[in-house]
Amino acid sequence: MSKPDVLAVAKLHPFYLKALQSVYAVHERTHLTDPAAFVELAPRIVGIAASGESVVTSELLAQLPNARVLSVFGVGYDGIDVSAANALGIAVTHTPDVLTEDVADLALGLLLSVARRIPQADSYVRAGRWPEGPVELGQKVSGARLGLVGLGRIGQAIARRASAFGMKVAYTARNAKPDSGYDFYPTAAALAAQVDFLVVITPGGASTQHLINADVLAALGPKAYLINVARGSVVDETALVKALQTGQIAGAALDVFAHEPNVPAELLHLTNVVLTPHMASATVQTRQAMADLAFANMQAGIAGQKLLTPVPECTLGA
Ligand code: NAP
Ligand code: 8YV
Repeated sequence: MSKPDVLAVAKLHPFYLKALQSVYAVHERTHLTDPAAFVELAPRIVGIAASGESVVTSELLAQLPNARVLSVFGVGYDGIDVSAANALGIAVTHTPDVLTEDVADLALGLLLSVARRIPQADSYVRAGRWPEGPVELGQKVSGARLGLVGLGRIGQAIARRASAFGMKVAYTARNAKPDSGYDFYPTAAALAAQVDFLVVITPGGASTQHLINADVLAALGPKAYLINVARGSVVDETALVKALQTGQIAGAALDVFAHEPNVPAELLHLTNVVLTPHMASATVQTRQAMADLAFANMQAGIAGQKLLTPVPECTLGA
């Protein structure tokens, strides 16, 4: 018997791809690479596999009349048209929780890196420059004030780590969380004005587009740092480059960018930034856990069984 057909709309992580291929015939981006073959294939597709960065439009979903599930390898799904999927009877799932601790680890790693200038110091030693004298002084992290833009699963995990560093934690979110014990600010600008480090960890998409704009960066000020591990779309990159170039903020550490994998050329030449290639959940253990969960969701969705982790807006799926 032939394997059921699944469409991969992104270049999938090998762990996820391998698991899918054990059960399904996986068609890798056929809608883009071979549109003629896709016309014949589309009615046979029962599942769609995506990454957290994938864009899946209502137009593409409408071409897949027998798709039952869209399983995202990632917690973010801002590029997926979930309401169109609901309307077409396609359940959308993602991989929350299994990556929370890794993303929080990287957020703290980036914060420490930019404040203590660890990458710059590494380059200094490698370049044989230590005999010239000591490196530029860094900024103290322990005891500093941390602002979190977003206090969900990952934001809370970052807050726990920051508390262990003796940092004073405050946050903004859609809703105040009085039980958290952290100070709530109603806007990102109000929060930015009160902190030494501002960490962005909201979903992407229209509702958070440029939440961190020129006004927020001005409020953050010349002694404070921005760390973004959310989505590039949440920060106005043009305003950020300007703020970094003019010393309006002290520095930035960025794991995500507006047009990945492209990074603004200006950032590459600045010495007060630390840049990583969207790798906050990229450990062997977490990638495997994400693959296992995304695969389990795919299997459940195709079999019409209860989904493990549907996205909150998904109205379908047992
Ligand atoms: P989550 O539990 O849903 O938390 C999201 C938080 O963002 C919540 O506190 C929410 O506020 C807040 N929020 C949402 N919209 C907002 C808005 N318009 N203004 C202010 N705050 C807003 O999600 P999570 O698991 O922590 O993940 C967060 C995001 O991290 C993901 O969606 C993804 O984009 C990103 N991420 C990035 C990487 C990476 O590799 N860099 C890895 C994983 C995740 P309320 O609590 O009030 O609802
Ligand atoms: C992944 C992410 O790197 O979970 C997310 O939302 O951004 C990251 O964990 C990505 O989804 C895998 O492509």
